[in-house]
Amino acid sequence: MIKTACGLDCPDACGIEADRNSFPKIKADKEHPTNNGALCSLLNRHIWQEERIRKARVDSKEVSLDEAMEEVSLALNSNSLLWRGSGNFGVMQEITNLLFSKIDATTTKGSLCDGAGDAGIIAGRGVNRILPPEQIKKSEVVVVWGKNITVTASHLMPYIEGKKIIVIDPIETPIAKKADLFLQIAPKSDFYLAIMLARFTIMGDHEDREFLDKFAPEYDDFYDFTRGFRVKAILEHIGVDLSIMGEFLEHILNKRVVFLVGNGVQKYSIGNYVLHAIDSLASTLGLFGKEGCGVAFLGNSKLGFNNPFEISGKKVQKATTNFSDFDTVLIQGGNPVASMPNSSRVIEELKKCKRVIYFGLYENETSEIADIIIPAKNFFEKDDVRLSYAHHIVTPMRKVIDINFGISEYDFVLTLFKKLNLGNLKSEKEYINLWLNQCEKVDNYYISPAYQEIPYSDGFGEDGDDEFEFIDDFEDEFENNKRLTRVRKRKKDEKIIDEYWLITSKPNNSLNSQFKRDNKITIHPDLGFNNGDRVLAYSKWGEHEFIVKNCSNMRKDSVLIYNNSLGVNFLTPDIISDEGNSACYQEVKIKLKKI
Ligand SMILES: Nc1nc2c(c(=O)[nH]1)N[C@H]1C(S)=C(S)[C@@H](COP(=O)(O)OP(=O)(O)OC[C@H]3O[C@@H](n4cnc5c(=O)[nH]c(N)nc54)[C@H](O)[C@@H]3O)O[C@H]1N2
Ligand SMILES: Nc1nc2c(c(=O)[nH]1)N[C@H]1C(S)=C(S)[C@@H](COP(=O)(O)OP(=O)(O)OC[C@H]3O[C@@H](n4cnc5c(=O)[nH]c(N)nc54)[C@H](O)[C@@H]3O)O[C@H]1N2
Ligand SMILES: [Mo]
Repeated sequence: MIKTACGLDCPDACGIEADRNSFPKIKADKEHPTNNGALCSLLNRHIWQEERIRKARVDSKEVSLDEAMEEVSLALNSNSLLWRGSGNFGVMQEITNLLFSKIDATTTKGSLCDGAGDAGIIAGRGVNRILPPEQIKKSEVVVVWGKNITVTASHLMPYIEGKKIIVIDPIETPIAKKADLFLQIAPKSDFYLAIMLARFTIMGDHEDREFLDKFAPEYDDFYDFTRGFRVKAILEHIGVDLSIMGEFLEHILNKRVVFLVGNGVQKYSIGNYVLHAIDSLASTLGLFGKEGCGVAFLGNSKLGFNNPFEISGKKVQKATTNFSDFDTVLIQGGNPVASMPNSSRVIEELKKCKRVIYFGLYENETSEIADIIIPAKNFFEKDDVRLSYAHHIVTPMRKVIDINFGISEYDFVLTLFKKLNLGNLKSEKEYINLWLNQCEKVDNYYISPAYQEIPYSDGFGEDGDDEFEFIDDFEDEFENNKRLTRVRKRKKDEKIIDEYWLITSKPNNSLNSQFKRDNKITIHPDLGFNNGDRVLAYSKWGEHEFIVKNCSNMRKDSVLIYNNSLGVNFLTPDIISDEGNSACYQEVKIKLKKI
């Protein structure tokens, strides 16, 4: 029996047991601390159904792996770019940094994922620590805030069982259906909701004075800040009434409360402000540094580690990369043509490069336009280490089988070090041990050096000796705040073309653009379309066709196109969040036309 871990980019990072003799039959590692005894359908089914790339290609011709690697070595120079996705979450993915550092080439900064929220957390707490799942288990109330937990982190479900559940989401998700209270708010209104809740908390003298005096003394200024927003207009904008706000506070006051915050709240230019406002509300309620309390967002999995693959050097934005600035682009473990915003721009940019190298497992929109294809090995076929952004367990990903095609990231870099005379590389084992040796070993597993049983119990900042910094400014350029104070009267006979918020959350049968894909758009039945209708969805950024699926879980001001859907990112904007260098997929309203 080999114990390993799942490498897919998901917070659970499940432990797996595999037997070489019966592989690919695998099962959940029941001893793994974050495992509840079952693997998801992605691991049980979808991953095995996907056709792998077995042969290397150069200019559409199949060649040997060595010939293709020779072409890669000829294509790389100091005007090359490494664009890495998150197809495999193992730490060894980053070893390609060492190659790009050696040839003095460019890498990326920022994120397609949680960068905006992370920046907002750092602004308040100084450091983004993971809330251990055991603290979630000790809570009495869980607020699931913009997180589709049954789909995107299903192994957290046992931790919230039996608790009072409040859900805040524009869509009536499966967890919302089970909730004690559900706030079906307008998209991009979470900032205002958090600010209003904080204001009502302080207005009713419910703030945690003892906590605030000790850890967050600037709360008077914060209260003034919350009073700068107009209650009536804001509540209308959020789409909830005053009594629901009261009910919300009644549920959580004087309880052990955890906010489980997902990516949904922060896919906007103001994503940093949203997390900072939610944290400011949590501070007002005194939810940090106490048993069974806290705010759990996507944490920093590498916190506390000395990362042997960290490099300085030239970096460009990951979410809005101008690929055409480079002769050669190496795309590793990602599918930017589908996953980056503004697909038309991405395709146009990549087509202008001399050489696009795709290093991955499966054919996809990006391999389709690449000049050199290098088949990768998956996480059962190489050694690696798995960290998580939702817990502190560090699990070795152990090679289960040998295959006769593809190349690991380590061997890819080693080959190019040799071909380009770049000097020596440590052995793969040494690199893996560099990670594991920084952890504490407990039974069969390792614990991240960043682990604290109750984060922030001494205070904030890297060393725990700082105060919490409340949010004290806010700008929303996209949707000028004036909209919150007056409603424009329509002119007589004015033709209205309705615009809808575009929600692009994660589906259960795929992991981002890996595995099952379709072209559905989910909308409220009152929008006037029939199931199966073909519609053109369009925005300022582009257009694409989708097939209608009506569903009354939707609000009437929003539509849902899952983020794995073919063509979704033709509609999304290539802009960067105010802080955190993050993509802002949902900072867009789209129109629909029946075709
Ligand atoms: N099965 C599966 N699991 C996955 C993934 C996958 O592709 N498939 N992807 C993994 C990755 S990379 C990530 S980053 C995580 C992300 O996982 P989550 O954090 O759950 O993120 P999303 O699914 O993007 O969105 C979560 C929820 O936010 C809601 N939402 C959208 N806009 C708003 C808003 O303005 N306000 C509020 N309050 N809610 C909003 C959506 O309706 C949705 O229910 O999931 C990981 N897990
Ligand atoms: N509209 C919209 N778009 C989004 C999002 C959204 O919410 N809305 N979410 C964003 C988020 S949160 C994320 S994280 C990104 C993800 O976007 P990407 O990082 O681009 O990830 P994927 O699209 O899943 O592509 C992963 C590819 O990695 C390859 N791969 C898998 N394992 C390995 C390996 O071990 N080695 C190598 N070399 N390759 C491997 C596979 O071939 C696979 O096709 O998408 C973002 N895109
Ligand atoms: Mo992500």
